[in-house]
Amino acid sequence: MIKPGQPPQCFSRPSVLSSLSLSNPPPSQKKDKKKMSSPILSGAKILQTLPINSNAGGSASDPPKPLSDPLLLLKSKSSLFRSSPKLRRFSSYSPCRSFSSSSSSSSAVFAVSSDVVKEEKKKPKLSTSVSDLLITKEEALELYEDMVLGRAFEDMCAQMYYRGKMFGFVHLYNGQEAVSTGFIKLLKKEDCVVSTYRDHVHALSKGVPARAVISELFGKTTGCCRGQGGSMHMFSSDHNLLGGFAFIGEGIPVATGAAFTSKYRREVLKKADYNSVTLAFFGDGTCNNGQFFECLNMAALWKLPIVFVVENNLWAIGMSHLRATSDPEIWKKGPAFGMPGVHVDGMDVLKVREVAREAISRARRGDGPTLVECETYRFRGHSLADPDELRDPAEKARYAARDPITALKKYILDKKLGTEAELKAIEKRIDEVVEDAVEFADESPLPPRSQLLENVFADPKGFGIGPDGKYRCEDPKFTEGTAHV
Ligand SMILES: Cc1ncc(C[n+]2csc(CCOP(=O)(O)OP(=O)(O)O)c2C)c(N)n1
Ligand SMILES: [Mg+2]
Repeated sequence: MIKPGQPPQCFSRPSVLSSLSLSNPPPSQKKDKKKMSSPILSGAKILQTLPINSNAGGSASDPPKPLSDPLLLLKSKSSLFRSSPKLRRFSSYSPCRSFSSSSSSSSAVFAVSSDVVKEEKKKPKLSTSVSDLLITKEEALELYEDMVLGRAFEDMCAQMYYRGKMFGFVHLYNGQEAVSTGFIKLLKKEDCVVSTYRDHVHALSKGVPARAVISELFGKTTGCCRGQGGSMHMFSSDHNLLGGFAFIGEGIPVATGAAFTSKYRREVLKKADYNSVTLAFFGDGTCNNGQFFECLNMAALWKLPIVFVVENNLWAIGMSHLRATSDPEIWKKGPAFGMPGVHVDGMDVLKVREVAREAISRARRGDGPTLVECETYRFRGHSLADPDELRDPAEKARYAARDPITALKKYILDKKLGTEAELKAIEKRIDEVVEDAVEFADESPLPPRSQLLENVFADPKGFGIGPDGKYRCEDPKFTEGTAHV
């Protein structure tokens, strides 16, 4: 029986990816099972059986409607449609705002191999010496800033969507920030990120400016894809963000290809200093898709420098992960292909970061891929068209109490890595960044009609050989849409 404040029972998990630093798969699952007592995902308790055919999310036949934002309605009905885009402080999705005692459940998670984390668990000390800390002050504040940016940005997106400033489906990332921040903030510029339709925050963490992301959402020429991509197709070659993908699983082969490129450059083209790593982000529902398995196979076979990051938020639109998957422990699929599989508390940015550090280093030193399952939760509906009526309010409240931003804030204050005033200053700065981005996007021009034919993959008049004897698509102006074909 789960008591309030007590974490739900978890399905079994590995003790750690003890073996992350090894090139072999982790210890046998049989052995792991004995140690697996810790909490997080519950079986039947969390994910209750839903009526067949339940589907709360958006689909092509269910176009988005300009609903009001349920989160904002909860907080402040009157200010919902204010004309100013002023940002409300980021929502912590609050049936339970505080980082309740259930947050201490994270100390029972044994999903990382780092000594620092083990050290952290041992000692209930009053004073904090530097060696106890998982991170430096600068790092802690950087993580906080990135997570606050992700939350504030998404909350602003919701406001703008309900005001009709953006179109189509928009999928927000609230609640999952620890995954994006925990992984992407460890990357170098040349490393690649491949995302899904829930991609705004991955783009921000990778350094794409908020102005460019929100302009893309508004369909403006100043967007990172000049307004031609929209919410689900963020892309920036400057930042090696290789796309959001609307078809689930579609990004995984692209990420595998990017990792292959890195290895090919180093080993075949002999560019010894070329060691970029690719992160592929995708959801639990996507792990039942064939491309996932094909790419795990290729990545393990060729020891590609890639990390497969599963953001297991327990739901695929309105389908519970436990109802849809024969073995819900996704991490186990790594060892089946000969790579480590790790399960980590995806609501704890420090734990995510430790796992990420190991997996990224492993990829960079040429030891091959890792599959990381981050157990997380989305605080909003599947998309902004989803009234989110299917998930059990008790389940939502349980995860709301483990808000990753509130948790990091508490850690920073407890460990004296920063003061309330410093954190407030960060929040204020982020509010300004987001408000500035909205104003910038609002004032930016819409693309001209002529841009409709630019940068589309196929030549609208057909491929073929032009009068100069060359393939038309080889015309340097072809991708600018100005080629005469
Ligand atoms: C190939 C394909 N099939 C079906 C869909 C419809 N669809 C959109 S989102 C989604 C669920 C994905 O769930 P998950 O991978 O867990 O990601 P989450 O939305 O939870 O982040 C599905 C089936 C799609 N986009 N692409
Ligand atoms: Mg999911």
